[in-house]
Amino acid sequence: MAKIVGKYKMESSENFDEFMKALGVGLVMRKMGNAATPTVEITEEDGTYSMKTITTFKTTEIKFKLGEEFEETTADGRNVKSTITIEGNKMTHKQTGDKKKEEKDSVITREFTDTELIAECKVDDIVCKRVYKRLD
Ligand code: DKA
Repeated sequence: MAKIVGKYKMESSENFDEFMKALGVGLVMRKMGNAATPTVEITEEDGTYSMKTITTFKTTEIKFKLGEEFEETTADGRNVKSTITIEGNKMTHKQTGDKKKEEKDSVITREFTDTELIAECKVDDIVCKRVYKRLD
């Protein structure tokens, strides 16, 4: 398995506003999201992963076991059901939105290399790419 645990700092982001719009994120939250350059910290202990996303306006943390569904509150406040799997150097994070609130499903794939984390966030036909630099 590729090295996945570590600390990463976002260096570039494409199409994030369109991605957030498609998810129904409001203008004020989108402004904060667009201005943020998150640090992501991933740790693992006994098969339980933690992924912390730190920005100046909000820090979120998810804890999960691979392949096991868990409840996630996203940075913009949606409550989604998530499942995360890893194949080789790719992590796939499926988020199922609350259909009673007409929330959409989305998928974030994260590819890990020796130097980068490349996140691809998809909803409908919108694709957003965010590149993080490995700090450790
Ligand atoms: C990433 O890890 C992408 C995370 C997607 C968050 C979606 C909602 C954010 C709204 C502020 O870089």
